[in-house]
Amino acid sequence: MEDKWWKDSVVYQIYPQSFKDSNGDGVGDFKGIIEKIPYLSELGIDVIWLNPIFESPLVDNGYDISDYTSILPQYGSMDDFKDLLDVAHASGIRIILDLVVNHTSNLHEWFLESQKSKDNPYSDYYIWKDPKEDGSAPNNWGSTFGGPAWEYVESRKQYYLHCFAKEQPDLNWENPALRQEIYNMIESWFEIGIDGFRMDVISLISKRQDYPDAPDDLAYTKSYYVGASNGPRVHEFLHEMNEQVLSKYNVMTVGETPNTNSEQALLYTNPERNELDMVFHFDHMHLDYGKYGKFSDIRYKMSDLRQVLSEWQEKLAKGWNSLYWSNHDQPRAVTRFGDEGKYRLESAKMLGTLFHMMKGTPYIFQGEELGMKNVPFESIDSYQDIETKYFYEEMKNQGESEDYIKRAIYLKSRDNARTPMPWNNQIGSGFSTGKPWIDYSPDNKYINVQENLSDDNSVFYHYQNLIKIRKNYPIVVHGDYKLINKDDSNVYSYIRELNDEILYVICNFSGEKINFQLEENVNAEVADLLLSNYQDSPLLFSGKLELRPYEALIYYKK
Ligand code: TEU
Repeated sequence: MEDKWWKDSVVYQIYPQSFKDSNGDGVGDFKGIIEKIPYLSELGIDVIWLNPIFESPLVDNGYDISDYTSILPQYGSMDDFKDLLDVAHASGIRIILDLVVNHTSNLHEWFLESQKSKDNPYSDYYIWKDPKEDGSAPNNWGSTFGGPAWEYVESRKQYYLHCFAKEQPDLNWENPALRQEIYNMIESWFEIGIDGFRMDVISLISKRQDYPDAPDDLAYTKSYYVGASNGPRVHEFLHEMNEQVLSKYNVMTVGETPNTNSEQALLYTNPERNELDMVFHFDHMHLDYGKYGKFSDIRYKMSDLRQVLSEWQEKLAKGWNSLYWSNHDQPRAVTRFGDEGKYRLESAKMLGTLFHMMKGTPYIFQGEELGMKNVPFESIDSYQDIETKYFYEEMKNQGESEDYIKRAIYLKSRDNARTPMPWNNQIGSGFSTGKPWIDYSPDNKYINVQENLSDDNSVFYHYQNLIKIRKNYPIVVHGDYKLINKDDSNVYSYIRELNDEILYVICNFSGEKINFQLEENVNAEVADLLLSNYQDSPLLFSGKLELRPYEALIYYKK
């Protein structure tokens, strides 16, 4: 049975350009990450996921790759990357990279050739379609970052598909030659010694070949889902990738699978199907969507969150879950799901407790372990993200008030997650001696690594303790999940069971004091306190608790 090391692992996501700059150019780099490996070792993580590090014109911050085999110079050289890999491995930390193979940059050599004619070796590496009789696009799909998902090229008198920016043409996975190029590239990175991949929008690689129009009432920006998500050959392609390359290495794969429900996720992650090890779903990321999708001021409901997370825990028992609150595409967890104000510390720790005691592989996004909140940029000019800029214009065009637009962007912009990592409260936050590629958060003066490490009750040490519990109590990795008190409107509580062991996880999602009583059908064994986000919680639990605002408790009984 091959070693499923990723089932015991905790992953830390590094957004390279914002993590640590070693040469003063204002952009994070590999040497900066090497400098911070001891910090990551102290946190206790096992795997680093690096967002894309390959050559790119950076239209979408590296998710538009122009050469899969070369490193983006701002991060350093291939030798610098290999040094990082060696240092990480020497510290017991594995590294997975970000595989973006649904699309490339329009400056990739394949696309530069493909757009020239219909009869060259690269012509069919991308998705080209003739215009309709009236010259319009082949169908009504909209792209994620606004506008149609088709761009016309005079040299071919055809349109090409781009589900994201027009600088990100979709690859044609129907073409076996293209697929082989991808598999060869994957193998070359495994030969360098990386430990796996996060696979960008991998649920989109197979398109319905009839390219059907989307219903007019679908959200225009992602109407391509009707013909491009969980397509007819997606599992065939991933099984082929597994057979041809993944299965030959002791690696980890996590697919980012937009528009995928828990039933479909099992098809990607059921180990008997030999496709992927786990997937990122979006069901808890859509609980606060509104008229402009993510850019809304709607607040999620804990009851909806509990229903979604429990469904995934129960349905993916045969597969494997990935557990995350945030990443480079999402706002900061404590703002979106906790209380960024009075109870920032308590709620940040509570959120960490809820996910880290669940079944699956937890992912910590850089700065989450510090209790970082959304960034209070004053001006729209501070935002760099292509998605934020599109929705700013779209909401203005739709006549939304400046207040609503500013609030929606504050709550949901991807740049909330992309401000430089705050290492200390000095000018430059210990991130760079140069002008950073994106403004610092003004909050860095009081939310930073230095203050976390100097406070025994910081979010950092709470996350460190959660990771220690995962390492020392097999029930966290292997125990069965069972939702309890499922009708409680404020408290999300569940148990994990393994043989005669039981773990109680009790999280108050409200800013109020709540009396909690274990429901009858759960055996109220006297259990010992393993961890709390308050300093004076009861050491024993026998079914009743008076919970303080955002109090999160872990009790264990063997
Ligand atoms: O994101 C996939 C995706 O679905 C995004 O549209 C996501 O839903 C959105 O950003 C949420 O606001 C992946 C990458 O994570 C993202 O950074 C890239 O921009 C995108 O693919 C294209 O590669």
